[in-house]
Amino acid sequence: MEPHDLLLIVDVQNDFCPGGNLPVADGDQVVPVINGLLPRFRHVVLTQDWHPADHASFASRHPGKAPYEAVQMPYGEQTLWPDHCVQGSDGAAFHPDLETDGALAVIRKGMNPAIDSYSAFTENDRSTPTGLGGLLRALDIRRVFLAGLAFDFCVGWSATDARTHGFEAIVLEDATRPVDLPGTVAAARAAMLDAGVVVSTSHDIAGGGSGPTGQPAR
Ligand code: VGL
Ligand code: ZN
Repeated sequence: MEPHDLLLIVDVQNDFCPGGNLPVADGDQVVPVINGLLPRFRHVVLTQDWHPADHASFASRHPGKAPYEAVQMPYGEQTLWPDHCVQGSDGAAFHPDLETDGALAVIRKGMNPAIDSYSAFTENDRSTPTGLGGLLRALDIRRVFLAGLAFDFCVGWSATDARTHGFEAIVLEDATRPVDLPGTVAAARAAMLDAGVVVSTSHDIAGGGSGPTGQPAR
């Protein structure tokens, strides 16, 4: 229960699980792994992809475009997605088996109809903050452990942004699954390495002994 550690559980929502609108293969299998991590953390924050029904990341808003194609947005390239995680829908709800009661906050993201937000810290325009950085600084968090969906999008972008905000970042890869479009897993891994993110597993941090970065646990 290191006081400066936080578990960031990214987008464990029905639409990213098998049967959802933007399914990630075996996405639901992160749930028991994440539930098993919870006793180790005093500080837990959830993110929830939470789009208006007319969100600009939906291929349905782009005539002639199909899901998983890319378009240019004012802020740069944007992958288009099936309609997913629409505010208030069943698809936007957390997986029913995820234990959410102990989380201190839920950060909702992707609410601006014109801007996507993969990262839990900063929207895809790379300038609009979600507020998570300030919350974590106020709590004196130093290490952010990441789990959830998807490794190559929202988990990866959140991890590199955690570094930008001055936190250590440790992705627990067995507690994640990727969307896995062509090249996206390798690109996410490279970006994380470049940013100083540690890619580890839940087994490496079990028991709360020495930390995954080799530093003694605080
Ligand atoms: C995500 C694509 C679109 C994610 C969210 O949670 O990784 N991916 N919206
Ligand atoms: Zn989304």
